[in-house]
Amino acid sequence: KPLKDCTVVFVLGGPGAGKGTQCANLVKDYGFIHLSAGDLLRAEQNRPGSEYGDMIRDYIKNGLIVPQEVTIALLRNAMVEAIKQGKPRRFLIDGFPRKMDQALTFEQQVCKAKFVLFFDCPEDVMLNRLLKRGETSGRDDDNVTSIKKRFETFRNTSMPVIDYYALQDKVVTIKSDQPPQKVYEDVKASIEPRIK
Ligand code: UP5
Ligand code: MG
Repeated sequence: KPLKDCTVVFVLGGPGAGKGTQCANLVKDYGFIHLSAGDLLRAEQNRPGSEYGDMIRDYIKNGLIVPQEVTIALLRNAMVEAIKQGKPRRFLIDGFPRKMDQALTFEQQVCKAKFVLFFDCPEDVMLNRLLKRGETSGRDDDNVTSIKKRFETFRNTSMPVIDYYALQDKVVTIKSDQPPQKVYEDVKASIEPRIK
């Protein structure tokens, strides 16, 4: 059954658009709980005894979308856990949904999204950021081959999700090829009226 009285904001944008960076700012100022689908998948991948570890590693390296059952279960569990701990029921769901089936299932089974925060950034800028980060991140997908695959999946599979929400007037678009502080000012200005 859906979770009660939850506020969910989907945070979307291409690989390296700055989703994680801006979510960290929002957590500080607005007390959201930040759940990155990618972080949850990487944690599951490394959890001893996980039956999904090898599959997740393979999907992430190839920039493909892990089957929705796995990701939605991880998100739902994390939300339930936060609620159990008595935390405020306000969630930034980062990097999800990135395929239409995930969007429909999550909204039906877990919680409807209040709106979508979409970080719009040119691919050449994202590529440079990810290659730079790849020098130290240790992420299996921060190499040029994986990054190109991630871009392709984003264009073909994830952009339609943003288009779907745009048709419902639920998308707040922020240009994220600007300095992080400037991006955050734009974020605050556009979301304040929506989260009051
Ligand atoms: N940086 C950030 N903002 C900057 C700015 N304004 N100016 C200059 N530099 C800026 O930032 C990336 C880098 O850029 C950092 O070094 C940062 O300092 C710098 P970050 O905030 O991390 O960007 P983010 O958009 O979060 O990039 P990330 O790499 O996390 O995006 P992805 O969407 O590719 O990664 P995610 O972890 O969400 O997913 C990884 C994989 O998991 C997917 O490819 C997929 O295989 C799998 N996945 C699923 O299968 N299903 C899901 O539902 C979700 C993920
Ligand atoms: Mg991220």
